[in-house]
Amino acid sequence: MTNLIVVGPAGSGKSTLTKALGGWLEREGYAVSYLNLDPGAESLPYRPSYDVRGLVTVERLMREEGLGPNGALIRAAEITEANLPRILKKIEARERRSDFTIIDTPGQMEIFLFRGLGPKLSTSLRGRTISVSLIDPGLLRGKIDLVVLKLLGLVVELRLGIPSIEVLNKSDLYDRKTLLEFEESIRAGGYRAEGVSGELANQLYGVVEGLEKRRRVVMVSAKKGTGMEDLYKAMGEAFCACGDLT
Ligand SMILES: Nc1nc2c(ncn2[C@@H]2O[C@H](COP(=O)(O)OP(=O)(O)OP(=O)(O)O)[C@@H](O)[C@H]2O)c(=O)[nH]1
Ligand SMILES: [Mg+2]
Repeated sequence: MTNLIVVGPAGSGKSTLTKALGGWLEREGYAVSYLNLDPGAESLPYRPSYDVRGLVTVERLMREEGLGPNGALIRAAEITEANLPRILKKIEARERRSDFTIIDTPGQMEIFLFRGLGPKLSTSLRGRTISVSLIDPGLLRGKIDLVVLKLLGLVVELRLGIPSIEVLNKSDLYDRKTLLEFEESIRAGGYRAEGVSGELANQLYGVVEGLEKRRRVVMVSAKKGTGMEDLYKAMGEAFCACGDLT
């Protein structure tokens, strides 16, 4: 049994990918559970077998505790963390029948990663757990952004303490040439930035490169459902290419 924690910046496509990947796995014959941990979600494109909104919602906290949206999200994460043992019990009861559990996380990834909830969850789940770290190409306006997003991928891995796959989503928005350029610049080698922060960016990219030689970036379109087979393969590779994921 494998748990997949889908993490990424706001609007990067976490919920859409949860549905697309889950649908693909189901069509391959696997039993899939969906877990929503976003207390701020208005609607979801999949039917969760556990939904944190049954415990807490951002909207209710804002109304009842007079909090702003971010304060309510932090409070919601604290409430979720405090209830984690109970939530895990519920998940485990369902997981017994599942090959995969896909976990959709809150839009504000820093609340999930930098506070207790994310790390506690990733180390408490039974079975094998991996994170799927989304890159939104809309955030890549210059080469320095690439360094920032690659470092973010490392932060996900460091904070959650589990293997992580980097996924460039929304590939349908770009033509093949642009995608190949992304791939080229994401791959090791050839990165050079200029300007005031150029030297720092080059040094950091060198660090990222050195650490990431073993990894590749998977390109998908969660919206069109493309790239799911490649993502599945990358999951196997992240677990030391030991073949069958279940
Ligand atoms: N073109 C395109 N749009 C996408 C893709 N994946 C997601 N989107 C769109 O991006 C927007 C955000 O998608 P979500 O799946 O809600 O993203 P999210 O990361 O769950 O968002 P939050 O939970 O609010 O942070 C929606 O309008 C999606 O339709 C994709 O592969 N291609
Ligand atoms: Mg979402």
